[in-house]
Amino acid sequence: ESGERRGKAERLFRLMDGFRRNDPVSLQKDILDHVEFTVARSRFNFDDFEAYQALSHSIRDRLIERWHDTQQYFKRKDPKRLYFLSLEFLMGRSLSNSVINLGIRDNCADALNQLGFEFEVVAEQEGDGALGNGGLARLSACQMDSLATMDFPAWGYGLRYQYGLFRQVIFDGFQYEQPDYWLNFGNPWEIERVHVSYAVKFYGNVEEELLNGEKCKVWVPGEMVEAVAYDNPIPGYGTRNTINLRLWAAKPSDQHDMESFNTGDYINAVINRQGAETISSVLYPDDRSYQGKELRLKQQYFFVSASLQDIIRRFKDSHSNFDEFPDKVALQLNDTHPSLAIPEVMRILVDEEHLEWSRAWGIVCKLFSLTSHTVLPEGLEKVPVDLLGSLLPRHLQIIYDINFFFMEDLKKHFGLDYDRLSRMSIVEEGAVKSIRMANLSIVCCHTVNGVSRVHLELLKTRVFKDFYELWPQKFQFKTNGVTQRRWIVVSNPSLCSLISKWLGTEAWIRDVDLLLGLREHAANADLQQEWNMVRRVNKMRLAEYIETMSGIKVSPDAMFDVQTKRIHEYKRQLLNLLGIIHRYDCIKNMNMNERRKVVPRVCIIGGKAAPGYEIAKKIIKLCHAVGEKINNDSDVGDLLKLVFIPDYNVSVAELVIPGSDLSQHISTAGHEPSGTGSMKFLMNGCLLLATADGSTIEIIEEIGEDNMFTFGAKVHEVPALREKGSALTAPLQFARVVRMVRDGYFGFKDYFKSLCDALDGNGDFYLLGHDFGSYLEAQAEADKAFVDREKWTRMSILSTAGSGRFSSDRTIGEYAEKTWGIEPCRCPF
Ligand code: 475
Repeated sequence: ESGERRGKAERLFRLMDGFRRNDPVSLQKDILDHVEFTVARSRFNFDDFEAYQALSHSIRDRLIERWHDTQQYFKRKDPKRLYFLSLEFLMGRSLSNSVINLGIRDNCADALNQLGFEFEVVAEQEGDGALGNGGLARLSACQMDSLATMDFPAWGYGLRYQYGLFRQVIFDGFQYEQPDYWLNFGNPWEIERVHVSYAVKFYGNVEEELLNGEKCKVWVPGEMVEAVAYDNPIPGYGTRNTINLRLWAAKPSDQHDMESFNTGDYINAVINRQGAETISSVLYPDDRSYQGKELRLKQQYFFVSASLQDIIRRFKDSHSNFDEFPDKVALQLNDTHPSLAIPEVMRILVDEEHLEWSRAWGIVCKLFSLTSHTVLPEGLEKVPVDLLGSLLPRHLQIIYDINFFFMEDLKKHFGLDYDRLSRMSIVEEGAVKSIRMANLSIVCCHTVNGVSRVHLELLKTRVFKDFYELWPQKFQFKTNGVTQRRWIVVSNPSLCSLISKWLGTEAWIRDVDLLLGLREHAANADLQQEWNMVRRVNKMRLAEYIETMSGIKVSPDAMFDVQTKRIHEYKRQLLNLLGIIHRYDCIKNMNMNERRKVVPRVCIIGGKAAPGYEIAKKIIKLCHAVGEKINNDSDVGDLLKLVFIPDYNVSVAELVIPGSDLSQHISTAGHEPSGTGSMKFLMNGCLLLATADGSTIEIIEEIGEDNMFTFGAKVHEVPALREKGSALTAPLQFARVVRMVRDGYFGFKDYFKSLCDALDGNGDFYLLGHDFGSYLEAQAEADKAFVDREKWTRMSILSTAGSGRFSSDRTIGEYAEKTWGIEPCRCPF
C-alpha cells in the first residue's frame, strides 16, 4: 500500500513541476506568496523585516526539499553515521549563509531588487542565533558547515535554549547583562516536529525485578519531561546534501504528575506543569567554571537522553543486533558536557535491552570519542555525587560499576599504587565527593582529541598524564579550523570575488588549499592595489559602525588594531590596555615633530565577561576609562583612539574581522588550547600579533615568522618564569603604566586596585610584566611595517594564502578518517 501511495506522490510531484525553481521570477513569486500567506501582510505593503521573513521562508522551502532528499538517501544507503553531541552551537545568522551555500545569492538579490528591496538591508533584519558561549560553540557551527559540504552522513544534536547568551549593554563603562529572548520574532530556520518527542525521566529510585528468573534493575522515575525536536537544516556548499541540527525543547509531559490533577487543585497543577520548560530555558553564560548546579546537570541529561532515544530508534528501524551499533553509529562528545551519554547507553543496553554488562561495555567502548577544549585542571567538570544520585540514581550506580571494573584493571596494570589509583578514579573522594566527568569520558572513549598540537602535548604531560601513560594510543590531536564559507564568502564578499578572480576559479570555496595559489601574486602591484581597495572599503564600513555604536569618529587611514574574544585573564586584554596606556603616555611626552612620525592607531576591543567574573568586568571598565581619557585628549587627536565594541557576537564579528589590519592573540603561552578567531582574521588578510600558543604556533609554521608579529615567553618557559615573579622580569615602563592606573590617572582608583595588585611582585600569574617588553617591540615592528605599504600588503596577501590549513574542512576530514570512520554519502542532484 505504501508503495502505491509513493507512486501516486511521484506522479503528482512531476505534474507540480518538481522542485522549487531558483530563477529570480520564481523566487519573487515565492516571496510574495509568503508575504501574503505566511507573514500575512499585503503584498502591496510590507517592510524590510517582513521581506526578510518572506525570503527566509522561501529559502526554508528549498532547504526542506534538499533535507528530505538527503535523509531519504542516507536511509537507503545506510552508511555509518556521525552524531555530534554539543550543548552549544553559535550559529549566528542563517539567511546569507543559506543562499550562498544553495548557490542562489545573486538570484535572491535580483528578486528582492525587483520588489524594491536590497539584499544586504533585508539580511540585516535577522537576529543572531547565540546558543553558546565562545570558541567551543562557534567551532561546532563551523564543523556543521564542513560536515554538510563534505557530504558526510552526520547530524548535530543540541538544546534549544529560549534565552541565548546574554546581551551585553554598557552603561557608564560597566557591563550589564540583558536576556536574549531570541525567539521573540519567530525563527523561520527551524522546523518544529511535534511528533518527534520523547519522555525524559528524572529522580525517583532504582528497584530490582525478576525477569526470566534473573534479577535486573529498574529505574522508577519521580518526574517526567517531554523533549520535542526542532530541526535546523544545514545546507552544504556545492552539494545537494543538507544535514540536520536537531535541538530539543522541554515541554510538560502528560505523565508529568497526574497526582496533583487528581487532588482537584487544577490551577496549581497547570502552573506546576509549566515548570518543566525551565530545563531548556537558558544557556549558562560561563565558559570556564563549573558550579555543580542542578539545572545544568538536568539540561545535560535531558539533551543526552532525548538524543540517544532518537538515535537508537533510527538504528532499530533497520537493525536488530546491537553488536552492529558501533558499525553504524559514531558518537562525538564536544567536551565532557554530554558525557552522561556514556552511562545512559550502558543503562539502555543493560536494563532495557538486557545485554550482559561486559557485552554492553564492549559496544560502548567502540562508540564514543571526546574532544577536549580546556587546559586548566579547574576547567574540568565535576558533579557532586549527592546531586547525581538524587537526579539520576541509576546512572550513579552504573558509574560506580564502571569505576569498579576500571580500578580492578588499573591494579593489574600498575599494582597497588594508591596515589595513582585515586588520581585516576572516576570518583573523587574529598570534602565533596564528586564524579570526574573527564575521567569517565577518557575511560570509555576510544579517542581523546586535543584541538592543536601544543594542546595535545599539555594534555599528555599535565592534564591527563596518568591516562596517557596507560593508553598512549587514545590521545591524538586535530588542529581546529573555521569555515571559509562563512568567514570569507559570506562576511567578505568583495575579497571573495577578488580571490576568485586572481585564482581564476571559485573552487577554493570547497577546496581551500587552492588559496596557496595567491602566493605567486603576492608582490603583484595590480593585485596589491585591488586588495587594498577591498580592505579600505571594509574599514570604512567598520568605521561607520563604530561611530553609530560609540559616537567616536575614527579615520580609516589609521591602523585598525583589534582584540575581540571573551574577556579572560589568560587572554590578556589587560596587557593590550597597558600597551595602549604606554602608547598614550609616549605621545603625551613627544614634541610636535616627534608626533608627526607616529603611526595613527584605532585600538578596538570587544567581548563579553561572564556575569560572575569580577576581574573580567573590571577590565571592561578599565577599557572605557582609558578610552574616555585618550579619546578626549586634543594632544592626541587621530594618533590614538580606543573603542570598545559592545555585545560582540557572530554578526558583529562578520563586520569587524574583514575591517581589521592587525589582530591580537596574546594569551599567556600554554593557556589557549587552540584559538579560532586568529584563523578568521588570517583568512581575511589581517596580520596577527601573537604569542606562541595554541593554534598560533601552527600558523607561524604555515605563513612564516616574517609574516606576523610574535613575542613573549614560550610554553616551556612559563613555569620557571612564574617562580621568579614579575618584580625581576618586568621592564621599567611596565611599573610606570601600572602606577598610572593605580594612582587614579583614569579615575576609579579603588575599583581598579585589585587589578593592579594582581600584577605586583610575585603575583602576575599571567606574566604580563615579563612579556611587556617584547610586546612593545612587536607593536613597534607592526608600526614600522604598516608605513611600508608594499610590504604590509604582501604580508596581508600571504596571510590569506596561507590560511588554507585552518579550514574546518581539513579538520573534519581528519576526524572522519582517523576518529569517526565515516565516509561521504553524496545525494545525487
Ligand atoms: C578554547 N567553553 C579555545 C575553542 O576548541 C578553542 C566551557 C565550559 C562551558 C561552556 N563553554 C566552555 C570552552 O571551554 C571553550 O570555548 N574553549 C575554547 O574552545 C575551540 O579554540 O582555545 O578556549
